[in-house]
Amino acid sequence: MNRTYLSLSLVFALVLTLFSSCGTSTTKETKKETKPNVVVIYLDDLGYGDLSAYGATEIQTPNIDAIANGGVKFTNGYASSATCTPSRYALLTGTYPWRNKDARILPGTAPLLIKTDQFTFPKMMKEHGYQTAVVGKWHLGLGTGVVNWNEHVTPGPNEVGFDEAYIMAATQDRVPTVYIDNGNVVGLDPNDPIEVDYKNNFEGQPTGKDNPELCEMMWHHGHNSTIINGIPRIGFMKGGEKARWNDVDMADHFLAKAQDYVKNHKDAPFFLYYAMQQPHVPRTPHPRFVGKSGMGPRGDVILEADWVIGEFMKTLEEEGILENTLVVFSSDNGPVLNDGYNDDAVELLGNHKPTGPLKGGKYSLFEAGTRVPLMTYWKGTIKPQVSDALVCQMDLMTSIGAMLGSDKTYSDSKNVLDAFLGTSVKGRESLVIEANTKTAFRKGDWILIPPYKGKPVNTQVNIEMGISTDFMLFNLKEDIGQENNLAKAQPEKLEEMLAEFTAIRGEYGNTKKLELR
Ligand code: NG6
Ligand code: CA
Repeated sequence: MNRTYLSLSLVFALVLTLFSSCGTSTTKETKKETKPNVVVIYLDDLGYGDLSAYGATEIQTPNIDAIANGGVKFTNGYASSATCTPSRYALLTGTYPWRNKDARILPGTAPLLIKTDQFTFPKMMKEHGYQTAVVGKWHLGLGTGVVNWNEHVTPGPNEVGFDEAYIMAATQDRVPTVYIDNGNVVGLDPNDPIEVDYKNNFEGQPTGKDNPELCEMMWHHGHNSTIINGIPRIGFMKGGEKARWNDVDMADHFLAKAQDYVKNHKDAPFFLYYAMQQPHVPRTPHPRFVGKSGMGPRGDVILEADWVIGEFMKTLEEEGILENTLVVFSSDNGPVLNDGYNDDAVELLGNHKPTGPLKGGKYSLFEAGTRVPLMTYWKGTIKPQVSDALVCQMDLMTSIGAMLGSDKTYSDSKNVLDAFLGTSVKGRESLVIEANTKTAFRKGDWILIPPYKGKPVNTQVNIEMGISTDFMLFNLKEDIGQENNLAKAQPEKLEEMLAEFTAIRGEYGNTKKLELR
């Protein structure tokens, strides 16, 4: 009896060994594939409901849908913040933006927000042997305080982990309106130096405020300083006439840079952060897309972005690296219609719902501020599925590190690699979201929004901000539209959430003085 048992276990052990060595050799053979190229495609102000893959019926986004439907489409994917700079800060550092008091919407003259000695997502990729690049919108500050745009601009992306950087400094609506190639303004004529000022105008220069007759696009709020290409901007700029970008070509321009980058680096692992400008204001579709959505420029630039992404994905395929590239798609914050220009975004919206079923929008603590389209795509490796796992863009750093063999947890970034690869439905336990330094706490199906001072509705952009003098508690599974505040009905849940929130967040704005009621 004993002997039979012994020999049976020997056979079993042998089989196991065979299997595991078989497993080892497979791992070895596929070693190359565990270092896929990583591309993060990041849109600007694209809403949870802006894609047909996420339920939009009035607009069709077939190329982005192909990513969503061919990979993991997250229904609980979050940006860290309801505005751009903080979300980008979190994506690139793995750190909650509310830990850094300067992580707010930055002017084009702001100093570099990420410290040059701070560990970053691209630095981590470099440690794993990746070539790294950023193409597109930066908006994380440049230089150390006073930038001379006519000299090499540094520190910038090259100093925080990107081997290559072809960027715009801030946003499309902010000066300077020039491209910057590894710290140098593209097309700069030394005889026509660039000057930028966010406080004072340069003598004799027309502005949107004083010269509306020179504006081809009219400002609604803000955006009334220097007029460039007929579009009044935020901030004053003088000179650099030849270096100024052409707004309608911007999408094609960045696409060509991203495609060149892929072609030039396809033979070794690369990390590309491709930060597109759509559908942020000013919305300037190329003439090929004008009128195509029937929704005015906002819809047209979403169609443009979809086309760009299709072209980009084609390049990955043509270069033979589609099956060796992990593509992540997301948006830095939720949608807004009128963000400061009269561009018919409101008037021509029709039945389209940029927020989908969510409440709020850009700038808001309600869901539409931070819950955004998020998907991971890796042809041949990731199985198509919809995932309800709670994940945040900030988690990419630790998760991709884990994919590359690291066991480190970087700052607030969690390892949710299995969720990103679609091999698990488990995401992070909880998440603190941020909107203009105010924070809220998501855990499981619940979200707690503490009381804050401030206006409940931002009337300029017509968005409900998620601000109330009372605690708000919603069960998002049952009430995705956040209509039913359960704070009073569920005091125990409220208390539990508040305790966990406070443990992570510590002090959270003016709520620390308010008693739990
Ligand atoms: C706001 C701008 C808005 C947009 C935003 C930044 C005004 C009145 N509004 O200050 O148009 O530029 O900043 O957007 O100037 S973000 O997506 O980059 O965070
Ligand atoms: Ca944005």
